[in-house]
Amino acid sequence: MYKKSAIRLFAGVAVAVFAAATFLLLFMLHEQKQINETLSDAQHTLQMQNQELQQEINDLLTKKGGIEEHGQLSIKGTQVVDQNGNPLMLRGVSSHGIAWYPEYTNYSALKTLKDYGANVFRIAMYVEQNDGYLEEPELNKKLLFSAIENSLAADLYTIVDWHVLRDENPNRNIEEAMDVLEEVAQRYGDNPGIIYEICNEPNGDTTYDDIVRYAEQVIPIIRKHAPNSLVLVGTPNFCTSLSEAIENPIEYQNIMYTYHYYAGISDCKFAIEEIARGLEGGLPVFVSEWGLDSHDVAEHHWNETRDFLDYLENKKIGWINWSLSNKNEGYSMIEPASRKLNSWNEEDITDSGRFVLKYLSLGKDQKSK
Ligand code: IDC
Repeated sequence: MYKKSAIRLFAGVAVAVFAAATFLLLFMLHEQKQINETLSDAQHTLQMQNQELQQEINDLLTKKGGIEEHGQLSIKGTQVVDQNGNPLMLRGVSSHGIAWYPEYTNYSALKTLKDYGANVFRIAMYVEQNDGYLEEPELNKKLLFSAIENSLAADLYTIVDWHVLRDENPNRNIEEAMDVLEEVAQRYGDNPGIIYEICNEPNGDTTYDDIVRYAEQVIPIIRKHAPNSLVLVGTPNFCTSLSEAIENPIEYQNIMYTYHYYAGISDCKFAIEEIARGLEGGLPVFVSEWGLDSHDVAEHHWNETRDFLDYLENKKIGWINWSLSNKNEGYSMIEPASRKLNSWNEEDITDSGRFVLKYLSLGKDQKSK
């Protein structure tokens, strides 16, 4: 009797234990499956992140569209060509005065410009202005060299601009110009990334002959250390007159003459005709400044600027927009309220900046061709 019930009890316990074990096993299997799924999801995410990172690293290493791809530039006829002799269109932005807005010359800012499609950055160092080179030479040189390093690291051709403006005639401070430009040339020698703009906007009663006299002293100093460098030469009356240079070009290789265009101030039709005359006369032209004062110009000036830029695109004439800063003026790319110093969003960019970005993005298409 006892035996029977003991057997039944034993059987019952055994069944219960078996059931519990089976349940536990099934539960563990289920858990394991879930863990496996979670693991495989995590693995997949990691793989994706890894791929994206790899892409970024490749982009950084291959450095398309800039110095790394195109190397030493030179002039063939009136056109900028790269190390393989292929035409290269330069598109970029200028700093504001480096002593006033140095924070926009940081590496990430310039990398952001590169991502927008730029392949050149211009560093404007004022001469005779508050905190300009004459007043603060050491500070300006420090800012200049750090901006150069950041710009080269972002794989952008880098224009060193001796920003003559209030000083009117470049001969006025030629000694200082030669000191600074020689120091840059000594430091960077044959680095294909550096372009020299020896005088921003000659003005006042500065004649073309004054500019030639200046250029003929400054260019040999640069070329002593940087024999292959491109040199940009300013033209009379705030870089709006090419006719004298067409008649009497400076006797050096790899030189371009600068033309400046400001919507609402410049006459679009005249500007295009003047540049066309330059090209016909065999003069390599570079637009080292154009600006759109979005606070001040009328609707038709936007259209004219579009016509002007389309002309430049058509002729593959390089251009630089004025300027990368958040100064409260219509030329600025960045909104005055924005505190961001790189990777700007839609709301950080001004109306004029958005216009610039559209034209810069043509550089991205050029890259993928
Ligand atoms: C302007 C700056 C402005 C600054 C001024 C100093 O936008 O903030 O106070 O210089 O004189 C140029 C010059 C360039 C000017 C720019 C706009 O090359 O230095 O910058 N401009 O006025 N030529 C035509 C226009």
